Order: sequence, then structure tokens, then C-alpha cells
Amino acid sequence: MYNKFNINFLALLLAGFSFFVSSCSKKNSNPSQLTELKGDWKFRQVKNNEWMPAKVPGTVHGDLLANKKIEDPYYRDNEKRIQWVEKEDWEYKTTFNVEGAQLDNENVDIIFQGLDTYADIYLNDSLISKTDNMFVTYEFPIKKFLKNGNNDLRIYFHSPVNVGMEKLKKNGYLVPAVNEYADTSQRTSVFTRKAPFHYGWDWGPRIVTSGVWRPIFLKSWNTSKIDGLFVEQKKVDTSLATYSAHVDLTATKAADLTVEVFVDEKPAGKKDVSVTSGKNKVSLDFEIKSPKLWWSKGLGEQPMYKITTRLSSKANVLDTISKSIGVRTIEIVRDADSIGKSFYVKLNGVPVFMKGTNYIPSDNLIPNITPERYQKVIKAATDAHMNMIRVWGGAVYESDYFYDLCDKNGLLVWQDFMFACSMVPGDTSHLKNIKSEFDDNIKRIRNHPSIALYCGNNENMVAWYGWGLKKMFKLNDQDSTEVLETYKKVFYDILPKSIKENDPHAFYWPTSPGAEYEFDKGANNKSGDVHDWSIWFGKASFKDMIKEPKRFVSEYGLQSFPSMKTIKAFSIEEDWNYKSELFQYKQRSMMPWISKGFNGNDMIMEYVKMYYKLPAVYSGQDFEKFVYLSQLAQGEGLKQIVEGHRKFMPVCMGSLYWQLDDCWPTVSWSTMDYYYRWKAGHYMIRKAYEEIIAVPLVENGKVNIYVVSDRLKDASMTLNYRVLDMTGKEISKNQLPITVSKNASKIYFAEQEKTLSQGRPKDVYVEVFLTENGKRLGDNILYFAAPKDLNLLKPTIQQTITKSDKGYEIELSSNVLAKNVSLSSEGTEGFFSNNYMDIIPGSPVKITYTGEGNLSSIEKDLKVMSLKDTY
Ligand code: BMA
Repeated sequence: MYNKFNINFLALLLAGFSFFVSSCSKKNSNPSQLTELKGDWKFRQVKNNEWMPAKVPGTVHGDLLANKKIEDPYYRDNEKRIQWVEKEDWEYKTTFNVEGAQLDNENVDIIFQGLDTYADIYLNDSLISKTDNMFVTYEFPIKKFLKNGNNDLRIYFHSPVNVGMEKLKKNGYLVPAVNEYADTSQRTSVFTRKAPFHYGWDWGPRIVTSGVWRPIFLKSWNTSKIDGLFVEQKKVDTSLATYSAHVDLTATKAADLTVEVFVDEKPAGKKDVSVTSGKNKVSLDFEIKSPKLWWSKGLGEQPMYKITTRLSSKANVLDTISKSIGVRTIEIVRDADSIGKSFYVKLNGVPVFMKGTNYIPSDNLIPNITPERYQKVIKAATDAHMNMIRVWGGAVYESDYFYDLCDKNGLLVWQDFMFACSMVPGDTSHLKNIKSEFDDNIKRIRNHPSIALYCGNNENMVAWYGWGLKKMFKLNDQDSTEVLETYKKVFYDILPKSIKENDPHAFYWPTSPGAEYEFDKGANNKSGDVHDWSIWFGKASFKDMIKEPKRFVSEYGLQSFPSMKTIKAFSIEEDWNYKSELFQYKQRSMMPWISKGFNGNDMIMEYVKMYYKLPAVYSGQDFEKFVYLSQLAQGEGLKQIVEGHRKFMPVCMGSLYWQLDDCWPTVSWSTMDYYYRWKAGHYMIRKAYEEIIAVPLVENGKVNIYVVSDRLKDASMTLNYRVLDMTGKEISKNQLPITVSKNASKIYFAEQEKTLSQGRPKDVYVEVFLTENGKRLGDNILYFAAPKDLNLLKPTIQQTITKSDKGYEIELSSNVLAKNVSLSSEGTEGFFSNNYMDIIPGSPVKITYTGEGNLSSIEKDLKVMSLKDTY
């Protein structure tokens, strides 16, 4: 059987041979070799003897789908029919070849980067180990189990739900898990260290899968190996950055060895050490002269330095490891002030407003997320000028590749640990298990410059104190005391200790939202971070959201429907009504406190009605109008809230909306759907996150024009505004030279509302923009009335399409104000550089289309509509 291990093994053999020729060394002198174990895999349902082809890394559900044993769980309500899978045991097997010389190595280890979850691992029918944590990398010595020739690897996955149920029974009381999609008495997710969202969430399906979800490697080594490297930054200034490289080693016997450190392949330090048999730690100092600083997106470059440590004996190189670092200082500043206590990021000494989002894995079946798909996620964030992404605690510690992309693109990471809206069982073995999960993951990600802070959990404390968990999960006083004690143990002892040991300078925040470090100090608007769900769950208006400043808003959001193209991919025409059986089924955000059965679809309708006129019909083909309005309501809301957060800087210093992406095609808070298609919200967020924005707001009878700048230098600009009517007639205009203050928000112009609105708030609007050296920026429009109340005229939109080097240029112009002009192409897949914008008469808009199709197909396929078309 073909196996990549063989090929690499040949290379290893040749390397060993040449070494033999040059230095006359004997066996056991080869440098360590790391090889991915790739090969042909088979899997079966344990109670059934049918072995079928499988993909590793992969999932049981992915393999069942590929073998046509289940239907696509994302299509219509197929999810219902695959629930049996979680209650079964599954087995995977492969055969790999090892040849004689390979066995001459003193040690061969097998490394599992991700096993999901309860796995018994057999090599040649001997049990090597059992695992119980999806998040941990497991490494086992296997030399004694290996034989010359074919070796059989078999992995038995126990049903996570059955094992979880046994643990629940043993625990004796329910441990709260708010979002798990199962009866409260059956919720087992908290007992298993596995992605919580696999068990269902308020935007995702329940697909409790199993499998080898990350790659497997074989490592052969002799005498000693490097287990890990921590590049500890000591001091940074413009002339020098000083570091200690902390190297973890394992040795099979006492030996005199040398550890060297290289910066971008150049020698930077060397140390002779005597290691003892077993685990060793070696530290050596090094420096980087005139370091180039790493900056978050928008503020500068992201230079990276490759730090390599090499371990050698007198005669041979034994092992090497490399990590890429960025030189930067980062703090989360918590200063007491007249309001409360700040919560902001200081990067390289500069306070930086965090513009970002909350991220979930962009596929429920995580191994399906290819590098290209990861790139799309990160690009969507950075194209929208974001500088922070929150790896939210209900999913997984992300892949190395994800953090590499964040490093390269200047995207700071708010890193949650994987606990969300739930509590933690307190038995010793569970706590031991999560301790090793903490150590393992912190070690894996700590060298990334993008990691800005660690956060213990998502909403566990607010759930405990605010959502009535004790009653919901029928806990008596004793049980609930135990639950709270366990919480304290995990988030105030085990986790902070692990961070201290493994990444001592990192900032730790026990829970989000939180006002203070202490567990019993609930979140508030004056200190720390908040999840501002007065929008959506609290039905607040966009204006209500920005009445008073908060310090750092790490969640808020609104749902919308994905585009028709996406809807068509998972439904049929009879489903196209917001109240259809399918959309009721797909919708997981339930709000029984509003009324019985009230859900997210109803809430979307509430927001649409708050701001827009309802189309006469919104089912079947007309459903498209409702979908469009749902996206406008979401996008307009997000834009206004972001502008509000930014205008409050420096009191407010962060805005992370919920949520960037989807894990299946659905109705949710995402601004980009499962197929990475941008909703209106993503375009509007991009506008609101621009480096410099002009924000015209009606406040206390006055129009205040704020300019918010993230630039680190003051800038001379002209502030322009024009008052226009629906036909585009200019009623008044003004130009003011201003100096836009660096890294600040200020009012640069104020005027009575009545004066600007001409007493005709439904007929006029104010166009605002800045000019800098002839370049236009910060475009915005102030309307004095909600879209539903505007006296919009029916526009005639002219379009011309021409081929350009980038794709196709589409120029749109309108005879009257055309509000929220949307472009879509049903038959071709492509991207419009701008969308859902307002077109003012006399100001044509140029859009680039990139994607499938040619001039004639695009001309035929392009659909342009505006708000006035919905009623
Ligand atoms: C937040 C998140 C998620 C949830 C989202 C929408 O609180 O932390 O748990 O999916 O709200 O309800």
C-alpha cells in the first residue's frame, strides 16, 4: 500500500547513509525526523462489519456522507435524520509500512494532533493508550509495538454521547449547558472535552461527530528531542529586543549536548548543557538588534522573525524546532477613572481601538475547512479593516494555520478557552484533563504575536448569576455550591496557574463579559467588557444602543437571512417564507420570554418592521424582498452601533460584533454566510470600520458631525457636507478645513437639526465626506427619518459594464436617490467590490465584479434592485 511514510523514510535512510559516509557515525545517530502518517483508511460502525473508505483527517459524518450512508446534513431538515450517528461507536484503521532501518532509531513516537474524542488506540492489536480530550495533542512512544513491514493502526471511537451520559449519571446532578440542543436532562456536552457547538447552538446544528480530526505524525529520534520552545520577550525598545528561548527537552539518558538559537537562520546564541534522563529545560538568552515592530492591521507592517533552536550532540544534530515571532509589546490596560475601569489594548505603547468580530469555525465538520477556506475568513475580516478576532469559547482552539494567518495579517486574537454558557463538572479526573488541555494549547499558541489576551470562558458567569441556571437544571443548594466552587477552581486557580507557567506575561480575563477580575462582580457598562444584547434579545433600537458609552463591547448583533443563492442551496421554493416549517426548524434563537414560540425569525421581522416597509408579499419569489430587508436591517444596525462605539472613544475602546461567519447554511447573526458570501452587513461593517470615518448624528436637536480617526498622526482635511433632496437637488453645502486629531473621536461641526433638515425630514438628507489632498474618504449619509418614512422616489438606475484588468467594471447611476442598491448574479459566482450602497443623482458609483462569467453572461445575469423596489 502506498504510504507517504515510506517515501520519507527512504529520504531518512539516504540522509543517514550520507552521514555515515561523511562522519563514520553508527546507527542511532540520525537527526529526528517528523513525517505525517498518510495512507488509506477504512472505517466502520462497530456493530456492523462493513469497512468503508475513510478520510483522515476527517469525521464520521464526512465519511458517511462520502459513502452515501447519510444525506447532506446541511440540506433542509436532514439534520434530524442523522442523529443516530452520535450514539454509535466507530472504528478507523490503516496500515503503514516501516522498514528495518527505521527501527534502528532509538525512539519512534506517534503524535495525534486531534482525536475526537474517546479513542482507544491500537497498534498491531496492542492498546497504546486511551484518549479523552479533543483539544489535546497526544504523543506516545511506539517503538516497542512496531514491526518490520506492515503495521496496523486501529482507533476505536466510543460514542461521546453514551460516555457523556455515563459520566452524567455518575455525577449525580445536572451540570448546566444552556445551548446544547437536547432536553435539559440529557445534556452531556459539559462532561466531554469536545467542541461544545457540536452539540447544537443557537446558530448551528447538532452534529456530534467523531474521528481523527487533525493529522497524525510519526517522529523518530535518538538520544534527545525538543518537545517545545517558548520565546519569552524580556524587553523591547527601538534599538534592541531581548529574549530568552526556553527549550523543553526529553533525553533517554544523561548526555552532554549543545543548544543553539538562530534568528532568521543567523546564529544568535549557544549553550552547552548536561541533560539528565527524562524531561529537561534549557534557557538561553538572545537579542534582536533594531527590531522592526509588529503592528495590528492598519497601523503598520507585520514583520516576523523566525526563531530556530537546534539541539546537537558532539557529532550530530539531534533535533530542531522553529517558531515565528513578532516583536511587539501588548497590554490590556485596566485603569480606574472617573467612570469605572478601562479595558483597552495598548500595542507598542499606543492605545488601539479594537474593531472586530466573533468567529466560529466556518464548518461544523471542522476538517472540511481547507487552508483556502481559512484564508477567506481572515481576508473577510481584514478587508473589512478589522484588527481583532475573537476565537469564541464554544468551539475549538484554532489550528496553527489560523493563528499564522492572524500573525501575517495583523489580526489580534481574543482567545477564549473552550467553555461557553455552561458550568464545569468538578471530579478530579475531569479537572486533570482540562489542566492538560490548558497547558497543551497555551504552549501551542503562545509564540504568536497575534494573541492579545486569554479569556477563561464565554458567558459562564453571566449565565450563572443572570439566567437562573440553578432552577433550570434543578440544582439543590449543595450541588449549586459545588458547581460554583468548581468554577472558582477552574477559572481562578487551574487556568491562571497554567497561563503563569506557560505564558507568564499574558493578560488573563476570567470570563467575558466581566467588569472586574473577581467572579461575583457582574458585567456593567462602566468597567471591563460587555455583551450588549439589549439589541436583539432586548429588542432595543439602534439609537438606544449608543446612548451611553461602554468600555469594550465584545458582543452584540442582529440576525439576517443569507442570500437567495445560499437559500436555494439548502431549500426548495415551498420553504421560502420566514415562518415556513423549514425556517422555523433552522432558526435556533428562541425567545420564550417575549411570547410562547417567539424566535429569531420573528425578531428579524420586528427589526424589519421597525425600520422598513414590509413588502406586500414575502413568500415564494417575493421572499427575496424580505431576505434583502433582513440584511439591510442587520447591516444598518451594525453600522450605526459601530459608529456609536467609535464616537465614544477613548471611553469605549472595542467593538466586536457577533458573528463573522456560519458553520452551516442558515439564518443567523453572521455577516458572511456559509459559502463566504458577504451579506449587506459585511459591506456596511467594512464602511464603519474604515480608518477614518465621518459620523453625522442627531443629538439633542443638533446635528453633530464626528470624525473618528485611528491614524497615529494628525491630518489636515476638509470636511464637506451637502444637503440634498430626493431628486439630487443641492439645497445647501459647506466645506470646512479641519485638523483631524490622531487616534481620537471629536465633533468637528454642529448645526441645529431643523436648519439642516429644512423642516422636511422625510425629503432631505445630508451627504458628508472628507477630502484629503484631493482624495475622498469617510463618506456617510444622514437621514432624518427611518427608511420606511422617507419619501423615496422610484429610481431609474442606469448601468454600464465594461471589461477591466481586474474583472468587470460596473458603473451605476440614478436619476433620483436610490437607496441600498443591491447587485446580485444568480447564475454566476462572483464578488462585487461594493454593494447595498445609496446612489445620489449625479454621483455615479463604480463597482468591480470579479468571478465567473463573461461580459454577456454578466450583463444577462446581473440583477439590480433598490429599497423602492420592495414596496
Ligand atoms: C453570545 C454568544 C453565543 C451565542 C450568541 C447569540 O452570547 O456567546 O453563545 O450564540 O450570543 O445568542
